[in-house]
Amino acid sequence: MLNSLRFPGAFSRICRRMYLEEALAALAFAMFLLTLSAQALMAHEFKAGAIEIDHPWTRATPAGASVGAGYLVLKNGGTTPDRLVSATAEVAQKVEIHEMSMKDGVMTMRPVAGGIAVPAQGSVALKPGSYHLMLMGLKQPLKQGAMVNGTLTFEKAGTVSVQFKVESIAAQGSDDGGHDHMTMPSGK
Ligand SMILES: [Cu+2]
Repeated sequence: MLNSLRFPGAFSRICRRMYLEEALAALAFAMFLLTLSAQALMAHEFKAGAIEIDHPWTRATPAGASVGAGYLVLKNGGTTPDRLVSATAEVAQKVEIHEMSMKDGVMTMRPVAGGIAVPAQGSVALKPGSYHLMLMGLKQPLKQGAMVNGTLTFEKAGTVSVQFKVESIAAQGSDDGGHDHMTMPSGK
């Protein structure tokens, strides 16, 4: 079946191409592993009863900024719904639970009455352009790379300590399709 002896040039070209494709595949796989481990290094999580809190983070703030925003993913592994009812952060005078939405082409945000429901066996993401924690009355600028201590209180799972990782001032979140280009008060 092989005419490789008669067409050594064609055969070696095919071999070379296969080798290149395999090398590319291996490279792609290596990059994939690298990305995975980078994400694993960056991610951190906390537990409160049946609730898993994935990667709480906030954005670095410019000097003089009075507010910041906190983001995280809540996963409920239990069979009963729960609810995030309040939060605190050491660096903020108070933390409100906010929802951002587009209204008449303008981004607006408002406190969420009663907190955020976390459905049984479900999850909810606090992310740019959507639900978020509003850190009000910042006592100091949030510096990239720092960890901010805080708490989350759930209706059923109770209160749990968490740490928000301060990411770059331009961070948009890993899985976010939304935008958070709101002008914050004195956030220039
Ligand atoms: Cu807000």
